[in-house]
Amino acid sequence: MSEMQQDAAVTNPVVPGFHPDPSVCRVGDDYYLVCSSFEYFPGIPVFHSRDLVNWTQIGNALDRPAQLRLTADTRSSGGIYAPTLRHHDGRFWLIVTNVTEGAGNMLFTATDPAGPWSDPVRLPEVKGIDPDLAWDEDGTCWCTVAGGSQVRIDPYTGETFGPPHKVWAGTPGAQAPEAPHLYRIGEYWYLLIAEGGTERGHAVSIARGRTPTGPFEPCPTNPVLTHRGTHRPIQNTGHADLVQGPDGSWWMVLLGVRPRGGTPGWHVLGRETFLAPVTWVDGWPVVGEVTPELPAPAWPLVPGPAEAPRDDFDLSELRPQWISVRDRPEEHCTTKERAGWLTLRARGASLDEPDVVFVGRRQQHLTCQVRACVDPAEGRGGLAVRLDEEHHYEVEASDGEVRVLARVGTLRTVVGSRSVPAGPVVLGVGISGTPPRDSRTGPDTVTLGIEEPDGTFTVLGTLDGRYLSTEVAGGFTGRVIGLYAAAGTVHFDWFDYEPLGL
Ligand code: 6LW
Repeated sequence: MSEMQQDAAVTNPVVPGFHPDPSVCRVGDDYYLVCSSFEYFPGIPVFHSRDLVNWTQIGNALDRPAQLRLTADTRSSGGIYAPTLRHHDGRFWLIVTNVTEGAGNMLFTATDPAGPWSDPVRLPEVKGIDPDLAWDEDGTCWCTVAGGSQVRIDPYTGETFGPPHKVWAGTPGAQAPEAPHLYRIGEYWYLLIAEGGTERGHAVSIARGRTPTGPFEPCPTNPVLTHRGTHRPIQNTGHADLVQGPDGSWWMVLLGVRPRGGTPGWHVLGRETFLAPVTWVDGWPVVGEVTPELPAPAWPLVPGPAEAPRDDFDLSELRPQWISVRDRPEEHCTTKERAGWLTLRARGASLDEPDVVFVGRRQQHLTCQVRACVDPAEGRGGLAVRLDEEHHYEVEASDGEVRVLARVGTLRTVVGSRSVPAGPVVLGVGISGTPPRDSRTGPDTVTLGIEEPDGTFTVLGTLDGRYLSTEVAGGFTGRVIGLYAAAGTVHFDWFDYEPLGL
């Protein structure tokens, strides 16, 4: 490793933006990681890394309706909750809960984690969220869910054997024991869980036993990780998964948030994936503070391919970073109708409704600039910063006019507007993050407007970003910035996402 690399610090989060509930597995020199995706389609982003630090999205595990049924009744932050990713018996296994009514727990397999993944094996007898998979030495497969319920299953058929039994359910009196992961490490079986709820009280605890079904002895120093009660820049740390590094050292991926602005601080990027080193003392894991920067690990870093700021929509399929709300039928979203353009055909729904025609990507930086070239000749649509149906800011073009609109809860307003000549127009959103612990303001400022033919930017609205934060809107997701059609047909020539700061 070069001298430069030796001193290079690793920046947390390692997977920024709304990528919560990470689960990681190692196969030889390769690492794979998945996250929850809730009401978005396709679902469950899949990432690859060679160093646990640099992650590249290689696909989405659930990319067809047969795998992922999200209906208009799937509420925002419903749908796909926490997955577990494992590798066993020569294939990848993914187990996850779709909380949409009538869906439940299901298992998917793949030989290539980039896909295709199988159709679901349903697990109707497995009740509960955050399902985990672990195999005993004799090949017995144990499924453990939030709250400490465990049952033996056949992962090929979904059959369960016998009623579930209780295993360690966390610290007495602690809220919400969730995110169980069972590991065989050395002479023990370890059961890692989250507890305290996914807000500021979040924590990671662990117990160990001699068999995968326990009994389990809690770690005397539980919780082994929490940031509750601190003023650390990263909060809500919890929902972790353990993995060994290339040199045999141990690491933890986990979710956390980066609140900005005054007290209590608002986080706008959702719960992100962080990395933390783990050491072992007396057979128990010790996890230090999860910090914005980590010393470079003791192996070479392998950066992934740089992501180009511009998507020209030149491919027949959208890149895996693009997600839609609940579904993305080809008749409403295609790059095959006008070569080099994305065509969105509205279905009578605006951003206020669950079946809006929307294609976006997660906001992954506290400060960034987004621009898009839109041709509204046949309809009305534009560029939006979305948290959910009740919390979004957008700059919208129709033939001859551009408006900036905002929805926060029951409040809807037109913030600004102006007439524009017929033809394509460049819409823009500038997001500038507030410096850490700046108590005067919210987390950021969102500026919306249009780019003039001479390249200058005309602001049509400047809005406080706190109203597009989880502390205001609630929920489990984070901001998604994207393109939508509210009426008729709208064509988009290109989309630029430029990070301008962490
Ligand atoms: C996830 C569970 C949780 O399944 O929230 O608050 C759910 N904890 O672990 C969605 O992230």
